[in-house]
Amino acid sequence: MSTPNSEQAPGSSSSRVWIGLGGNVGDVRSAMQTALAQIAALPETRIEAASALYRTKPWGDRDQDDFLNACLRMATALAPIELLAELKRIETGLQRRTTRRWGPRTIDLDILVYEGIEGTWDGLTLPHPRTAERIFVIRPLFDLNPQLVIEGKTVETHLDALIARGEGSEIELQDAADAWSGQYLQR
Ligand code: A4P
Ligand code: MG
Repeated sequence: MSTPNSEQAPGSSSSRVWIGLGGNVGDVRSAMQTALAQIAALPETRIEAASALYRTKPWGDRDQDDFLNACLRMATALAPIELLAELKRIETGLQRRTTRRWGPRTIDLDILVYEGIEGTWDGLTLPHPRTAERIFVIRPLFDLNPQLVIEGKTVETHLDALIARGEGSEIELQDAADAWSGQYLQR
């Protein structure tokens, strides 16, 4: 039986990848839509689905505005390092200013999971560190693939654990998936 982790994405050499989007400075919804369109336009890349858009309490550094967060699932033939370089280029184009760790940002694009690849290289760790501890990542991933396995447990199991710890109050629905992403998704 195939699972979201083992399923081969369409196209001979393409892989499934889950991306996290987040931001809390300026018009984040619009920055996310621009990022979505630019990711969709990357070579040999197709966005398969977007999660709903969520409003979330700041994690790590609490002294900042609420964030908007969402996740995307895509199929790409870009290698992880190539994809990271493209995402950083898109972030820079959206005038992201790096301030402090876990601090305010216009847009943050993280590679959460790249199917079949785990480890740490110069400037890249897969899966993205602390994914399982963050309801602002796990809840949108649950929209896309509740059975996706991260660090040995499904997204659904991680979500249940976070809710049991009372983290459900840190996140609320802002916009249904189609409402924020529909016109930018290639089908
Ligand atoms: N990097 C390593 N692995 C990856 C990966 N899988 N994907 C490197 C993307 N980048 C990766 O990241 C620092 C460096 O991590 C990158 O240059 C890249 O080479 P960054 O995005 O520049 O810095 P950062 O985001 O401030 O640090 P960090 O630790 O990545 O923070 P996070 O984990 O991204 O968290 N609260 C809410 N509610 N919602 C949020 O979205 N985001 C953060 C930032 C904090 N609190 C939040 C949110
Ligand atoms: Mg980051």
